[in-house]
Amino acid sequence: MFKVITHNHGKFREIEKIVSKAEMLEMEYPEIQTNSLESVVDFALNYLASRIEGNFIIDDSGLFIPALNDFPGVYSAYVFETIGNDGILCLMEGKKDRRAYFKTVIGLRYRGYNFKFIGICHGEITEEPHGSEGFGYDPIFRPEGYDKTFAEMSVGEKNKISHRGKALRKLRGFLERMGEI
Ligand code: ITT
Repeated sequence: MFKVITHNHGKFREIEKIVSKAEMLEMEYPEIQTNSLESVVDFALNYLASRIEGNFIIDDSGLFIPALNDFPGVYSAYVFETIGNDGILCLMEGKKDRRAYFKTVIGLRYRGYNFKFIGICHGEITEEPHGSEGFGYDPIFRPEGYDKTFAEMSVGEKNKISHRGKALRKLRGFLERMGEI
């Protein structure tokens, strides 16, 4: 089994659908202030490595909006807790460029080494929230080529095209090559 260190049940549901040998472990770790998800993951992997026996997985993700200079980006968790989807929609009022992308960096600690698997999904910010599936910013994000938001998709449908789905399939490929799954 691979321990997945997260407090986010929505995220874990998506992870276990692709890496079925996953178990959720709720544990705190510091998310350092930096401008890249990759450095957050590097720091967290090293921090947790001295506290967790064996292999484990973490996932740090963010929503990047070019019209807002890539905000909320690495601050996505804090921004979601404070101003939420309504706050983002307010900031986007009157913006013609509604493009946005999600990025996931999955960190794997495996046999004492750190690995990262990255996935990106492009789309746009809707005018209003739609749907009740998923979590976080899903109701206001419509992926490219679709006429519905992530929150109007099942976990399976979202995983096929999402940032996390892409990163997870890279992780699964690696674990398969290692003979772990
Ligand atoms: P952890 O315990 O795993 O850190 P978290 O919810 O803090 O959970 P992140 O820091 O990775 O996770 O996520 C930053 C924010 O972006 C947070 O508010 C999430 O709800 C949101 N988010 C992450 N992935 C998302 C996705 O696939 N769809 C919508 N929102 C997402």
